[in-house]
Amino acid sequence: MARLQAKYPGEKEYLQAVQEVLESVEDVYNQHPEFEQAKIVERMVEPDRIFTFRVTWVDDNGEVQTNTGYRVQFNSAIGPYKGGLRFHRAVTPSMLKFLGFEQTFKNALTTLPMGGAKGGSDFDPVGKSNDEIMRFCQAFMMELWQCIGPDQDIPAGDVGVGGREIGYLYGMYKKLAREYNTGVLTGKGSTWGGSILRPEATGFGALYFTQNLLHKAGKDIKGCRVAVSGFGNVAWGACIKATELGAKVVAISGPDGVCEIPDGITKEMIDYMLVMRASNRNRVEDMADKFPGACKFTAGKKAWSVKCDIALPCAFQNELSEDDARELKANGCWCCCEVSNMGCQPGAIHFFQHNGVLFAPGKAVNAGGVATSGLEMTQNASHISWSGKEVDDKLHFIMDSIHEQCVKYGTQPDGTIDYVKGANIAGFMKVATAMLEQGTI
Ligand code: 2IT
Repeated sequence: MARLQAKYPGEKEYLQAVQEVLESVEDVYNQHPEFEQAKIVERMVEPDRIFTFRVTWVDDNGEVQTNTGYRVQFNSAIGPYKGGLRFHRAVTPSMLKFLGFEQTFKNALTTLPMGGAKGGSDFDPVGKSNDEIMRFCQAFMMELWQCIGPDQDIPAGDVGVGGREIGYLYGMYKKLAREYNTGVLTGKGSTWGGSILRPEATGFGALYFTQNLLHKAGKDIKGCRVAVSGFGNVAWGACIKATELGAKVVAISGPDGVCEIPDGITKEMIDYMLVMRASNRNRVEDMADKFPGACKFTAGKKAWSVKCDIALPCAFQNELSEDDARELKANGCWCCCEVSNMGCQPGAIHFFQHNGVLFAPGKAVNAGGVATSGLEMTQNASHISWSGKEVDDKLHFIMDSIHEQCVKYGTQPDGTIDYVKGANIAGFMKVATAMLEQGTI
């Protein structure tokens, strides 16, 4: 860690993600001198390669705009590079390195053969028109296409990149590469190679995992009040499945504040989340404007200020601080399943784990998204499409398996389960073993 800090000063998110994994695997690592000898950790924390490129496009006023695009190909020990693209004004190499690093272990947990990657741009979709989004995606792909391929590196969506963006990206890829293999991107439209249930998969998988965790603890989700942060694709899928399982989603949030929904989110509200996402306004207050009786908006507050049993961070890294964790606990919350990547700050995780709040980390909880991307790749490669039930059954099976791996590697001497350790050690062992077997490369 000291060497990494000196080499990459200021890469806050990246160093935070590495620190968490290294702390978790320390004991196991020390029991394997062959890992040490092959310098597995030193190799594993460095991305295989990072592509950086300029993206120039023209906005609706005819003005030329320039952004920076990236693809971080982190690790290919267990399969081709796989991971999403994030379009957000705060994107930096540090952010994409942390995401690519996390993705490597997450993908290892899915049981599918996928390496880890992440990419994106500091392009800010907020306030952009549909035409601007299309022109940006096309300009971005003019560079990215040379870095990716259905057997090399398969991007998908992340924050700021959904089905619409994947459509524009694929259209340009096809034109440039003259290659009509839809397997180069996942999260595609359902009429052109997209998997049924991929849009829902991150949220659905997160709730399957949460159910497993609750059952293991002798609890049931039925009747629980759930606070969700965000209102994007992940939050949307989580709201659908939580409601279907008999829980009550009492809050969603945005950068502008929180919408409290005392009687629980309705189908109409869940559908409206899609409209809000497509508007690029990035405002959750729009929900309260649309459903004034049922939703109460409070500016500047987070979802964690609302009384709940279960907290589901579904928005952005470090969105839940130690103070938020204390407030949740004081208000009766007893479980937090992290759905966003590294959604909880280290102090929050520490507080949960030492104060009897069940906690599971994003790389286990949210892995259903990329797992279903893997299922989309399988369907594309075999030129078939599965029914919703087939995909859902497979997703459910994968989430059960991820939970089992966490239990296997995370059960402590006192019988409690440390899901952070469990997920990190399970992912690490798989990647480390593969690297070892493939020699010094
Ligand atoms: O963080 C994630 O796992 C994703 N954004 C999904 C990646 C993917 O390739 O489906």
